[in-house]
Amino acid sequence: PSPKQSSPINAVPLSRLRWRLGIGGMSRDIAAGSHVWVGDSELAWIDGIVINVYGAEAVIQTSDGRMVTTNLSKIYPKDVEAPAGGVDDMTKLSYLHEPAVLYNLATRYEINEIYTYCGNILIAINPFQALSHLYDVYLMERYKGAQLGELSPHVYAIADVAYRAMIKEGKSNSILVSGESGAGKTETTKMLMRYLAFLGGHAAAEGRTVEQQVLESNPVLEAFGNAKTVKNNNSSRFGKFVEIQFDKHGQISGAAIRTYLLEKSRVCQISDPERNYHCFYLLCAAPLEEIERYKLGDPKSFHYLNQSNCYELVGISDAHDYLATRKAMDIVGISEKEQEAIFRVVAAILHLGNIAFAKGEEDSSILQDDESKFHLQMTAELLMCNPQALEVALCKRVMITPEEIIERSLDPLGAAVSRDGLAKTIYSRLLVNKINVSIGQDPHSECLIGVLDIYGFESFKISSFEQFCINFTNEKLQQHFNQHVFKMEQAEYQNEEIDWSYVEFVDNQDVLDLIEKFRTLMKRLLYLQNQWQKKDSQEGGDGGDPSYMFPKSTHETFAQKLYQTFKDHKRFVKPKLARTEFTIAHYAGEVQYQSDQFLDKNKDYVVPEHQDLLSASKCSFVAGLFPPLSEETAKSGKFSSIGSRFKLQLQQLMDILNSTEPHYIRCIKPNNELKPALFENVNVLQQLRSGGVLEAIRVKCEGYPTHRTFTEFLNRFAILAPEILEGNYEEKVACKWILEKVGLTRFQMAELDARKGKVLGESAMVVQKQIRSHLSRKRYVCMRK
Ligand code: AOV
Ligand code: MG
Repeated sequence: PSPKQSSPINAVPLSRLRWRLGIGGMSRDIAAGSHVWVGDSELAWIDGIVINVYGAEAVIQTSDGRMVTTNLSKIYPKDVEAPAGGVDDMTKLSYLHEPAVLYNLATRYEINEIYTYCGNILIAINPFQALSHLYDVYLMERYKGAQLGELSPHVYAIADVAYRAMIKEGKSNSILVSGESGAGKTETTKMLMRYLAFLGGHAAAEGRTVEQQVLESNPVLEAFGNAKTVKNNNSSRFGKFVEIQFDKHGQISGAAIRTYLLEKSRVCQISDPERNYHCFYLLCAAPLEEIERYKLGDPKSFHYLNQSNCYELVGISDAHDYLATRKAMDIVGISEKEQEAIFRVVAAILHLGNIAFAKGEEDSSILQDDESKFHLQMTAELLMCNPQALEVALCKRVMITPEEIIERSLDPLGAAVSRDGLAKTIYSRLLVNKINVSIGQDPHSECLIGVLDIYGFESFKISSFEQFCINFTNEKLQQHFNQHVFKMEQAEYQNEEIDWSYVEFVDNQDVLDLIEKFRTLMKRLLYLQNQWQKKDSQEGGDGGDPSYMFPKSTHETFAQKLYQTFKDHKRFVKPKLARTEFTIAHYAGEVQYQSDQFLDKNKDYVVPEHQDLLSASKCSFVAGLFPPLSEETAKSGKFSSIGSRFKLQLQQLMDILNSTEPHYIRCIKPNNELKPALFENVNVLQQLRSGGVLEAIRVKCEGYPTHRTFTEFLNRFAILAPEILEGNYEEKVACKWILEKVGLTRFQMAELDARKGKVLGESAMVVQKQIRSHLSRKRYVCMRK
């Protein structure tokens, strides 16, 4: 080419000198001698060399010495020139496909590089070991103001970008942390918060600063909202959105913490090897004086704790954590008096759980024994309410009919359900608002950075309503992520003036619709139950009480109704022989739910007797948890369902998120043993697939999967037309020339690599070196110009 030919290209602005190159049909270019990735049942992908190709089939010798024959469409080219330590951004991969992505992450994880970018998404793989060098204060200094990609990938870098964007554009930003249970969301969130506090903190602070309060809210929330589960020893059983507010100088001026749907059932029901909420064990390990005051002792003696055999956590001292939590509460601004009240209520719940009932006269129930009497006494004392009133509230229900007021007895089972209901209600109200009131919001705040840490996607042997809600949240967030990724990619293409119209977008709207219909169905049943019970009570039956459990037959009817309604939905499956189970194909995998307790767990209802009992408490803190209901809410309360309220909350969250500029961190759990240095390919791949990382990559691949600058292209392929180096051509022209010379109209990485492989002999390595030094010299000249 003559230098003249390059003149129109010279007009291209420098910012667009990044030339987007496309790969068409990677496997077409695979021939004998190609290095490839081939599917493997154990490792997901294994590398090998193609020995021979027959038609559509290839014979591959794998690196573990096996011969595998497979279809060409199922193998992917391997980049033999990939840097030894991997690349810090997936978009720098020569071949952007599943095995390359997986291999890159595994390579990096091995050398404790747990963070990798995929464009502007940060992938964080849980190290399951303290990597303190990664979070040094001096590192915070370094990330401050640095461009994304300038330094190694890091959570600090993401927080920094969000902060700069907020300052520059005066717009709120959010950082959304997602991943399955135990993947590291909460830990990541804490680091983000620490970094934001570092950026927006007050230099010479007197007394307590807002940022200290915000940071110390974490241990407090964790003590009351986290528990050991099968998946994570410190699993968040609630969602949280922390809004850190900034003033016009970029300094933290206030904060608000929104929490979402605490898993209430855990308070009275746990199974081995899980634990109840941390705070119960912390309190049982409190200094002696408190133990005596609250008449506590061995956690094994409490029904709410001894349903599981797990009491202690490896490497954790509950006694130490109790004191740490108290200290954190001090800093957050919860007064000594309130702290005392909070823990007194926690103790009361433990005693409440130990009240057992026996059959009394007819269908009534009585306290089982002296021990139960003692615990009733203790509960009443700690809640500062009347013990007789407590007993009545647990064992009896008042019914108001048009004619009279009747007191009806509950049988022992009903009384136990009533007791557990009371425990759940008190516990779930314990901490809400407390922290927010202490920290205080800034009404004049210019903008905020929101950090979202929710409970991760969950699938247990028996998944129930809690998992249903948790997974629903994750679906919602997934949709937000999909839309975001798609928009970002689209913007980049438009920026480079490249046609984008053919890229297809897969959404999970269908699951969300399914869940929505589901919720409506549950709500209708709740309403029907209420109607039915009203009628029943008017006819002198025992109805009229929405706290009552649905009869067994209703569960089966409910399940039948589900099977009927969703039988054609492609995300809904009725397992063979199932009576009440159903499966939903979530974006992150299939989950089998047990529908039995769905209807009961969906009820959001506080028994008026419980309400009255506690709002009359002599302890203002306890009474404050139960403000008197207005007549209207008291009435409508009967129909409200957890599902509906939760949906509303989520919608509000989505509205906030949509008004912010989002940034994403995808956490990955490398193994289920929670062990360091163990990277399970199949496991990670499943999360990459479901977490949308591979979907984001697919979107990239449908467009142009290989993003290379002209210089990089020349570095790699100038050897195919070495003469090009002699002229003084503009880089883009030189790239074109190479493609023309090898007879390609489009850039095909694998094809070019194959050609290069042929050209490269032993001596060619020398040429390669010459090319590199030549190019670097050339670049130097350019820069000087
Ligand atoms: P999660 O928030 O994603 O799960 P966590 O943030 O609680 O998961 O992480 C689980 C555990 O992994 C932590 O308790 C740490 O031991 C370890 N861990 C995570 N990230 C790091 C890190 N960067 N460095 C060192 N250890 C880490 V759940 O709340 O269950 O969805 O509902
Ligand atoms: Mg968590």
